[in-house]
Amino acid sequence: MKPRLPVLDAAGPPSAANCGFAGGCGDAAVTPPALPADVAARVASHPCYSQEAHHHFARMHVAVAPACNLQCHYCNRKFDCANESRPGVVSERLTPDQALRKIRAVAAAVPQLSVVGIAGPGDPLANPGPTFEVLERVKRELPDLTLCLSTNGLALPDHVERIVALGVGHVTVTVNMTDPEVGERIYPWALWRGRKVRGRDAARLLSERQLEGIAALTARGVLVKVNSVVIPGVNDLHLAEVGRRLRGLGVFLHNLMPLISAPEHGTHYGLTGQRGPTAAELEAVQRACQTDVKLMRHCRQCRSDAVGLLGECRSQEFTLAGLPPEPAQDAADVRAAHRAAVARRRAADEAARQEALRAVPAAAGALTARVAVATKGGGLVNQHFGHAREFLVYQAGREGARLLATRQVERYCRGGEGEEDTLAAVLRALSDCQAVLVAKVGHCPRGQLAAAGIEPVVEQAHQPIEAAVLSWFAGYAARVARGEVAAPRPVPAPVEVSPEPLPVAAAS
Ligand code: CLF
Ligand code: SF4
Repeated sequence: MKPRLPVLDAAGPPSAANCGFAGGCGDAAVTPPALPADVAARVASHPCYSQEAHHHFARMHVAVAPACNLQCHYCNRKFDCANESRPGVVSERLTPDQALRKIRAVAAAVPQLSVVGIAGPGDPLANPGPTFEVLERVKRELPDLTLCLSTNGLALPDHVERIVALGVGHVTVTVNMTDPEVGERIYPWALWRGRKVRGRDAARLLSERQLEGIAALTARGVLVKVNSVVIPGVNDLHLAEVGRRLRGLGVFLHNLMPLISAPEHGTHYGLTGQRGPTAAELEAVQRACQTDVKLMRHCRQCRSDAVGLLGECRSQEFTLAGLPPEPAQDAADVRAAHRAAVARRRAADEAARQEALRAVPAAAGALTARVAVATKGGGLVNQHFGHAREFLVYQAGREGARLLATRQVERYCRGGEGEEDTLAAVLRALSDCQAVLVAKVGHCPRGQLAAAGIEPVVEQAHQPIEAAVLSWFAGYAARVARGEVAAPRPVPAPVEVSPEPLPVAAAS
């Protein structure tokens, strides 16, 4: 009989700190069971599989897979694979030798590095030679790094044995539909055994191969994450059904990614005016899917040569031309020291979170608030408002603080030019939030935030994020109780705990 995996956040070693609500929930009555220790250990330092880990650990992609066996309507082959990447960016293509040089250089320079992934620029499994060569060499030369792979799934069943044999324990498959009628509006063709299959037949074939490959991987203990691109009017109403199918297959995590579509990307969708979802539409799809597989909410739709923490982009520091001529001295000991330091840090942050949660007054009742946070990593409120390129939006309540979304914005502080327009866009992006927690904020934006009903908060600067969110919420709840501020209009709360455990296969 297959071992069972509890449905909860993929968030690090079993402790109250990562019990499922974006790093902790705090209320014993709603605390879901901890992950099995072996699974927890496998996601503890993976920034995509663990929301909590993404504050502390970095991934890098090597763009060794240029070809693709599929056409998606949101993809332009001049750019990266848009299944796992933001359209409109081009990655530097690498040979396996170049990829290894780059990996050694990044591993020596970035102590947070924990994962090497292959995610494009085409489909990694349509380029099995370079893909598996790189994975094999990393496994041999840098064994402390976790191997990761992302694929459209068409060729997946053919490669399951090799993936498992190599010890690739994390695989992402992009599943946008299980209904070929929906699929034919996303995929015009697939390349199959040397011929082009078109329309509904292509979608049916793709779906069958994806589901077969996922089932084979989970049966072998691989942790499978599914990415689904949310395409309004095409698959948005169908994705809850997709989520139900994934649950039955033992999928670990479901990542609902907004379609990014613009005419300048040159994609079919971009050129025909197919838009992406609004933040509210994306949330609605997430709500429809939330009773199935645990949702990922911290994806940054990164490029296929991404380097760094998920919210930062350091790929320009590690271009081929800029790499050191000699292989860098490896720094496995420095990476190990970072992991140990993060473990200590997590324990301290969890203690702070628990204390902050105890301070939330019982009078808060069912009150919740949305709180935006500016961070540049380390799990702290440590970014200036004007320097932030993204905000993490948490929902706070008596049960704890949980991440709802990441909101990308343009940096407001640009030396004066265009700042008013940028600030207006930031205010729109945070319009559903009651507060924004920052390290610092200037006089002008402070006034405009307050005028927009968003409280700028600097008192929590350099505090651990969830403790900071809960500390602010405790004061806010007290003010609401005293009638000093009006309670926000309630928004539907995301429910992250599924009613039944999710089946998963034994670890390999
Ligand atoms: Fe890369 Fe993907 Fe592995 Fe992560 S990305 S192959 S699982 S190491 Fe992560 Fe980037 Fe989102 Fe992908 S943030 S696009 S989910
Ligand atoms: Fe583009 Fe990726 Fe789709 Fe291939 S699988 S067409 S590279 S988005």
